[in-house]
Amino acid sequence: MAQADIALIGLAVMGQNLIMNMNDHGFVVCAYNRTVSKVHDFLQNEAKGSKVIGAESLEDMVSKLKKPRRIILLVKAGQAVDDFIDKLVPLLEAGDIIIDGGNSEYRDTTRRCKSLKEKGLLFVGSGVSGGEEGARYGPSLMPGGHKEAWPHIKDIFQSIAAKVGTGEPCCDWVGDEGAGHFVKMVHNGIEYGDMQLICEAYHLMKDVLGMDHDEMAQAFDSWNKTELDSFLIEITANILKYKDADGKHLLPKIRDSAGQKGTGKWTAISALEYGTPVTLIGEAVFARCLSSLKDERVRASRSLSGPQGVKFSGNKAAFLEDIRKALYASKIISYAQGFMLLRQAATEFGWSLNYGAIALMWRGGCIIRRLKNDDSVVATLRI
Ligand code: 2AM
Repeated sequence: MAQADIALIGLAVMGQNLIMNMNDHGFVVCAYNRTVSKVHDFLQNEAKGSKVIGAESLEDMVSKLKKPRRIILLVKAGQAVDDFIDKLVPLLEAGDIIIDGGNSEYRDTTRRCKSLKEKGLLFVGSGVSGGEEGARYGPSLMPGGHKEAWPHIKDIFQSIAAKVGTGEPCCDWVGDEGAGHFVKMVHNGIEYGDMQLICEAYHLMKDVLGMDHDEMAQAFDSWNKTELDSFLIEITANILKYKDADGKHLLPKIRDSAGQKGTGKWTAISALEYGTPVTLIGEAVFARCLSSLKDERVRASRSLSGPQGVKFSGNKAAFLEDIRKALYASKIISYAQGFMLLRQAATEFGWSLNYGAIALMWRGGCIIRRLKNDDSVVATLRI
């Protein structure tokens, strides 16, 4: 019997959490996974006592869905998405909707949009940000693709998304084809930039102002009550305070070598490809690459010791405030550069992007959430 409002395929933690989030908002979700035993485990544990139903096969799942059918894929990006789409196509009817909520590359999403349109199906590629916690209690959702699908998924998407202000959802229609995944990619690039800015502020506080970790934590705590109020500044203060088992600060013991998953790099590559000067994110990606050359840096430091005994003799408080303002100004520049890239991509692909909504969508739920004065970003877009 067709009873489920939506199906979700892919029962890793993100998938399970999104299902429980939809369930909490009154939607009946049908859960499915390639390894079907995970469906049983899920129903007997995390989903026990909920309205979630399970499916034994894709045919079973499709038969349980109300029409137009809505199916979210939350599987590993790449081949797994294409494999599921290929298996679903023969089971679906014109007007049914497939949504890819994974970390797909935007070009793949555009390709899938085009091929599914020929088959009469609607396809949506949605950025999902906020990690496992966000998925469970309110992510920032960035859907793009076939706009005809939006009226059928809007209610579910906006219900489960993070809310800000007077309850506005951090989710709106982004634009055509792979625009949702492109915007998510740029969001991640901005996150790389924000983290690099925090690192540079830390460097100046520590090595120029000679502040200790508790003083720096205090500074970040107070910055979090200003325009900089945001998730990353908040956790930086907590990380600076954190003590190891021996009672000493943990942070200085951590190897100064950063890895990366790739979305920052993709943003920088797109910037080069479309000739947009997204300099801040580009430098942030290079800074991570440089940080990972640990052995070379240690060797080089033996021949070149760097500046010695720099002593700051001016007004410490005024300089600290200058660092705060510089961080804020840089952040606005980074967001503006990110939006320049969005605008260039829109021209390149003929997308019409919902710029204002994108800025508003990043206010809650996601990692770069809460740049308090969002107006400055929106204003930049109007220039
Ligand atoms: P699994 O539990 O059967 O491995 C995150 O890895 C999610 O993506 C899981 O639900 C996983 O299913 C699914 N997944 C990974 N690779 C896949 C593939 N090649 N085909 C189908 N599902 C896949």
